[in-house]
Amino acid sequence: MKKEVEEKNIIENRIEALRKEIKEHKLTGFLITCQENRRYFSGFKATDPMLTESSGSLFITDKKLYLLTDSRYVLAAAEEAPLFEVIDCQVSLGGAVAKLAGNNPIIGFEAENLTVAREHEFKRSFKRVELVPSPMNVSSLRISKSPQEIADITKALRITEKAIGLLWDELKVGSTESWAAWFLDRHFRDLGGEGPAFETIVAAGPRAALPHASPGSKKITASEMVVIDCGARYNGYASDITRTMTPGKILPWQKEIYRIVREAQLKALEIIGPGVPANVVDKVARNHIFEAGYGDYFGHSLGHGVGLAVHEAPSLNPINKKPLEVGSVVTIEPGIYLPNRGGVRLEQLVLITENGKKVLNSDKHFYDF
Ligand SMILES: [Mn+2]
Repeated sequence: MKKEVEEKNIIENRIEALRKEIKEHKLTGFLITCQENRRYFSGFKATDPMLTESSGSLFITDKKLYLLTDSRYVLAAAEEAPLFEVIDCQVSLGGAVAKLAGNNPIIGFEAENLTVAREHEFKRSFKRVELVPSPMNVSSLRISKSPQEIADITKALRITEKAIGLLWDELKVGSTESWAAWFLDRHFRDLGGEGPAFETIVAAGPRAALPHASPGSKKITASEMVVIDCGARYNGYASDITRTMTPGKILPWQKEIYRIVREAQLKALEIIGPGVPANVVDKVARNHIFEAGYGDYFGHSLGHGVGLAVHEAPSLNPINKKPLEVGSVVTIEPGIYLPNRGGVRLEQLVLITENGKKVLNSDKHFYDF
């Protein structure tokens, strides 16, 4: 089968699943404003790798498919989303949808992605309209990945691993955090990626105790560990890796927290699989860190789904009891952060399979203590 035909079929199947939900919830149509969902259900790309620009919305009814964008994207949208009727919508999205939706429509929308101002604009644009916030969880349709999606995530991961490998060899005492971040970002592009999927984190020494520090002008010293959290994007799909490295000599206290974090990760990787509740995986890693005496220093979730979004469902946290689904790609990223001293985080990407799991990472950038 030709690639375009395959892609068309994939999109058609996704729309079919969405239309089933539209029917079930008795909606006239569903409005998609989330960028990842827009791409998922239409194929329309038009955004930068960090997804900072919103350049269009979808309005899907049981008979029609509309893509509303502005003149900058009309041609690209028509090419990338051939199943959709592209509408050049200059000013008011509400006004444009009002023309398409008929009288007294019931319109579902993504509550997480529509501002209150937009909602008001919608209400003003219709004589009568019923707006239903998130009648169904559209994003959850993205949880289980297709083979093509898994291939794209894996390719993004390989690019990231290669860039990290180059940095592993190049990082020196005296290198700055921002140099290391730029080194990675540059290689993401050189190696065939679209760029970083999110702002690259490089945090050295005491700054590594801040789980999401932005890289700055700080120079890395010989006794500091550096937390590096980054991911290239490829064909729209994100990757996400964290490694902790040092250009110098690792001190005993650093070894200790590194070893505990790695053990926690391996324990979680051992039990993860289809049907295992997300919170159980989180608990295994969290308990290990707790029992080692560092329970107060691991505050964030153990992991999250990765796909078109860097962070998406399912979340691996202490409260999500949902069983993991086959085809999910999730991170396992325990950490220990000691205020004013330093921190360690290690992150692997895992695919949930019929029989268990497959760690997607292939790099060896771990210390073996
Ligand atoms: Mn992550």
